[in-house]
Amino acid sequence: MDKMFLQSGDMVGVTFWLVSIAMIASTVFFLYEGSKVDAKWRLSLLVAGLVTLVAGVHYDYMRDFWVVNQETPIVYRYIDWLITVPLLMIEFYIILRAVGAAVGSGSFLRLLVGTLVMLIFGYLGEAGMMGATLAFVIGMAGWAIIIWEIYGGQAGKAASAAGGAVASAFSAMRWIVLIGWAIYPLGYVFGYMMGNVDDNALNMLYNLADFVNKILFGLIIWNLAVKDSGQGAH
Ligand SMILES: *C/C=C(C)/C=C/C=C(C)/C=C/C1=C(C)CCCC1(C)C
Repeated sequence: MDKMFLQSGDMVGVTFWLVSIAMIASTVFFLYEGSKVDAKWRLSLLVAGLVTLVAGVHYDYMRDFWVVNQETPIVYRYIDWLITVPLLMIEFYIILRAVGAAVGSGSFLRLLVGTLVMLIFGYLGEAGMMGATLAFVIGMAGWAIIIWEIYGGQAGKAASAAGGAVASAFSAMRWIVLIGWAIYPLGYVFGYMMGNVDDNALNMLYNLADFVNKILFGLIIWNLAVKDSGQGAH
């Protein structure tokens, strides 16, 4: 019975709680702020709020799963990623569209396809439905498509051309995709394939990464929207 509740010594459980509450609070923040910025930025803030909302619901379940089982809630993580990662990707596109940058639907499609390939093969690998190494290699190719698109591809070029606050927000966001996202494939290799990271360390890292990759990512977009909405909007 006592295992159903968070124990004071369960530090990983504490990080699950912190992140789950932070996701809920961020959702309220993004949705509220979305009503104050210029109309062209509302969709970006709505999507940022949807990301933290979806993650917040999943974190509620993951937290309880952890508290009771002390194991990685891997199925919940993948379901969460399947919804939130495409939404995060779409943000790159929405931001460029908001400022009328020269970015077409091909860019949108490449971001989406890259995301789906990365996640679907990652899951097939971790669920044991496919060879772990092959699934990983294909998943990495999906991530590479995304990185290419936002650095060297059409989206990356459109962002540089847009300049100003858009270009600097875009650049901060792609650092997150390159560095912040690297935690997950590293977790796959060291935690799952080689099995030499324990569940405690792995989940603490994932929780921290989700905080950066979802909440900080949203805050960068919020900052851009506020700046671009001009003086007096705040
Ligand atoms: C909010 C959640 C985020 C940003 C999750 C991101 C997940 C990834 C970047 C996963 C990447 C993987 C690969 C690049 C290779 C295959 C294994 C994955 C799915 C862990």
